[in-house]
This record gives sequence, C-alpha cells and structure tokens, in this order.
Amino acid sequence: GADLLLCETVFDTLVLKAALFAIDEAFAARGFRLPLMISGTITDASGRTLTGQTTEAFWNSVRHAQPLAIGLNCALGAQLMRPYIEELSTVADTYVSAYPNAGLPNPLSDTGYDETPAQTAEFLREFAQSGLVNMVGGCCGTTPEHIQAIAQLLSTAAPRTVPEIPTALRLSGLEPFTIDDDSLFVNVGERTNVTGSKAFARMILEGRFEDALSVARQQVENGAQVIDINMDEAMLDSKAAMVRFLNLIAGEPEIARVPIMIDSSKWDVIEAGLKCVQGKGIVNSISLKEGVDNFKHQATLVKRYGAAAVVMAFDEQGQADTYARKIEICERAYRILVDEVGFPPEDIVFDPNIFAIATGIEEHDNYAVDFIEATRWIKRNLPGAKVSGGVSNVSFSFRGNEPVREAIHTVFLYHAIQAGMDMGIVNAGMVGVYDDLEPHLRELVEDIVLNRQPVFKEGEDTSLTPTERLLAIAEQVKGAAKDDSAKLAWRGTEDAPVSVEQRLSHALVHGITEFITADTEECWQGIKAKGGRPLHVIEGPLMDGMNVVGDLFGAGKMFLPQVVKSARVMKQAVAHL
Ligand code: THG
Repeated sequence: GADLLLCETVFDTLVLKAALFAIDEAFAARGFRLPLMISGTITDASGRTLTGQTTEAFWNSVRHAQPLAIGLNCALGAQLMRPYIEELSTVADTYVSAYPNAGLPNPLSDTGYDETPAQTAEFLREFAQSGLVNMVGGCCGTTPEHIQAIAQLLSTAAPRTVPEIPTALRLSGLEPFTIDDDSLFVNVGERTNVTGSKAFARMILEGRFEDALSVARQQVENGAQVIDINMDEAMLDSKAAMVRFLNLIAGEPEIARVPIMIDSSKWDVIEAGLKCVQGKGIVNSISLKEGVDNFKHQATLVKRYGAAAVVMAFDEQGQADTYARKIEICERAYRILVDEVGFPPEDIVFDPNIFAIATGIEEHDNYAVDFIEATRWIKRNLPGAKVSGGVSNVSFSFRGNEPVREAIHTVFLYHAIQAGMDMGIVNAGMVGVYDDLEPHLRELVEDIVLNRQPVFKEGEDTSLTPTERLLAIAEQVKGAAKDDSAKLAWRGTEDAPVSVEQRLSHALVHGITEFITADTEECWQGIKAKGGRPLHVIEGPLMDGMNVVGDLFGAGKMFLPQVVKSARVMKQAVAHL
C-alpha cells in the first residue's frame, strides 16, 4: 500500500545501489513502478559521503534509478548542508529535497540540538528563495514545532525549476567524470590486466595485492582517467580476484577517485565486480555473441546496476573484421539497446574491434582503417554513443619493439581521434607526440595504419610491402631509442647549440625533469643579467613551453598522461625559481 519508496540517510552509495537494484527488480516483477525518492548524507565539512563520494559523483551513481527526487538529509544543519544542496540542484534533472538536522548536535541542550524552529525555518526559506529545493523537512533534532515553522514560512515559496541537463556519459568514482562532445580523448589505464601485463599477472597470482594496488595507483597518477581491470587468467579464481581487488581499491582514495572499467569475458566475473563499485563504472563488455536474448538480459542488468557498457562489434557469426560488419553489428546492437531495453544511448560505448596490423597477412592490412571508418560512421549515425578500443592490440605484431609500437599507437590514435574515437584502453607510457615522430618513421607507420600505397624514393626496393619497409627500419628505431647520444640531441652540441628557451620547451613537452633545474637556473641568470625577476622566467619561456603543450593537447597530438608529466616538469622549475 505504499505510495512512494524512500531510500534515506544514505552514507554508503554501494548499499544504496543494492537497494535500488532490488527495487527495480521488484518493480519489473510486478509490472508497475512507484515513485522513488533518494536522500543521501554528506557526513561532514569534507563535502563527501562517508564512503568518500562528492555530491555530483553520488548523483551520477544513482541517476539510473530515475528518482522523483534526490536530496540530502541528516548529519548537517541547513547552513552546512547548503553548498551540497546547491551542487545537487545544479546537476540533478529531477526534484531536489533537503531535510537537515536542527544544526549540529549539542549534548548540553535539551533536544540535543541548538536550532530553534524559527532559525531552521529561516535557513530553509533562503534555500527556497534561492531556487535550490522542491521539498523540505527536518531530520534529527527537529520537532513538530520546527516542521510547523518550516511549513508556515515556506507556504508561498516557489519550487525550484528542474534544469535541463545536457546528456553525456556521466561516470563516477569518488569524483564525477563526464564525457561529452567537448571532451578530449579519454585514456583508460590498461596495466591492471592479468592478460595484458606479465608483471601484474605475477602479482595477482602470487597474492601480492598491495603491489597490484600500486600499479593501479601509478595509472591514475600518470593520467589514467578510468582504469580497466581484468582478472581473466586460467590459473586464477577470476571472480574472487576481481572482488578482492575492487574492494581493496575502494579503500584507496587516490585510485577510487576515477571510474572503474570491469573487464572480463565472463559475465559472472563482471556481475561480481558490479556489486563492488559504488561509482558509475563501465562494463567491458557485452555483445550479441551469444544471441539477442542473452544480450538483452545482460544489458538490462547493467542498467539496473547503474553502469555504462562497452558493446563489442561481435555477433552470433563472430567478431566483425570489416567496416561493413562493424557498422552492421553496432547499428543492430544500438537499436536493440535503445528501442527494446531502454538503455540510455549516452551509456553505450561501442568497440568496433582494434586488431593487429602489419602482421604480414594481407587480410589484416585494412584493420586500422576499418576501425577508424567504423568509428566515423558510429559517431555520425548512432546518436549519443561513444567509441572506444584496445589501442595496444593494433601493434601486437611489433611486440618487444616498444619504440615502434609507440609510434604505431601515436599515429593510430591521431587518426582515430579525428574520426571521433572518444576513449581508449592504453598504456599511457607507450603513446608519443605525433608531431615529434621522426618524419621517415612517421611516414612508414602512416602507410601501415592508413593502408596506403607507399611513396618510394630513388633507389628503394619497390617490391617491399609497407610492413616490410617498417620491419626494415624497426631494429634501427629500437636502437636509436636506446642510444643516449641520440636521445640527448635536443640539448644541442657546442657546434650546434640549442637555446635555453628551446630546451625548456622540449623538457616541458616531453616531460623530462633531468635537466630542468639547471636549465631554469641558466634561463634565470640570463634574465637576471637584464634586470628581470624570477617571475619573468615563468611568464616567458616556461609559459611559452606550456602553451606548446596546450596546443598539442588541444589538437589531439598529445595526451593527458603526457600533460601530467609536463605539469611535473613545470612544478619543478617553479619550485627552483
Ligand atoms: N577492447 C576492449 N577491452 C579490451 C581490449 C579491447 N581489453 C583488453 C585489451 N583489449 C586491452 N588491453 C591491453 C593490455 C595490454 C596489452 C594489450 C591490450 C599489451 N600488453 C603487452 C604485450 O602483450 O605485449 C604486455 C607487456 C607486459 O607484459 O607488460 O600489449 O580491444 N573492450
């Protein structure tokens, strides 16, 4: 006989998500829905729930339940609660409620709280006047007199207007993470994957979970905006390992800050993982591989758990390896998800399959182009959907030759991002700066990535395929990367000096801290001799270098992990000054 369900005083979003799951299941079983209200609790002036989420991250975690109202109650009085109600009121495209305590607890007062009915009512009237709330009330320490005063004072107050919030992929860890049309490329850390990293696999197999956590931490510190976690290894109880690792991450704020991508080819591992993340994460992956019914079932559950989903271009016939198959499967999956499951289009992340190129097998030559063109098609034709892929796959044929792999990733990403690729699972340490690739290497890599007819120079062996031409220089590229004198060419020589401004710029763009203190000092001495001040080093040469970084970043020629390194170089230079 209830008219409405209220989940209130929520300080642990994971517990709330379990309740929301149960509620959705119960509604689905009965064939009707009741309005739902959610009221979270920001426990102290940190502005976070007890389990560490900010208000917006909390909202992103529960929005899938489409509540009639979202609000806050308990723990704080109206004054301290105000900034978080204001934040909710800005981000939530549904009604907002607030029922604070009568101030902070005071064990010496009769009611245990200090605020009088008139005071609480006055604070809440200001909430209403500022357009922050649709519904108000009182929690701990408020009395019937408080409620009466609130009702009287707010009887003529206008309710908040529910704002239009632009649709976007709104994820969260402890903090919100939004991906929309204005977002730059999002990198998903690939290193926490037992099949993708021998070192990580060893840690997990040996039960060294603390070490494994440090891999995740490094990913985030180095600019991973989401972390992909994969425990699919034959020698492992994958489900148990996934659960243990995710629960450990939940206790590490520097890691749990970012959304989680739960990567497994086994549905039960994914589902076990979904039960461990309080934020809004991404399931990696679901597909039509085992038929429509299975796909719809899994998509329904992903939605009920409140996650986004990577949808692979994979159907009953197998993995899509041509442009035509990729777009055919993605379109079919999109229609099923949006029209039949009611899956939000903005929560769909297509992966049109990145396969290895330059394998020597002709059928593989167009794989990168097929991915890039499928990406372009998806972004134009399937509104709201995002595109992702496993970037390191593309260079598998050059395993062991990191510099060539890095060049392939850099060129591949440069073109895929232009075609609309939103995010990718990457090894942040293995992406370079497009403009910096040695021109000949870049041309050869571009030939294989774009499957182009090579332009031969005089005297070159024109019978070579693009792959063979790249192979021919691969060892040399690897050698050059190891060669210290070549690596230090940017410092110049006595005969061909490089100005200190150029060196500073190079160090910033490449994230090299080794010489930054000495170069900053040298630059400062020059400026000092002309009567300048340390600030002029920052405003001049250092900012010039950071502007180069900014331009390359904006143009998709540099990625966040590299910018993070640039920022560290800058910080060190500034600290020296
Ligand atoms: N799509 C989706 N998910 C995916 C992939 C994809 N998840 C897994 C994978 N592909 C992406 N992740 C990786 C991780 C590592 C590597 C490749 C892809 C890799 N690892 C080195 C190697 O095998 O040479 C390992 C080196 C080491 O041991 O450190 O290349 O496509 N949705």
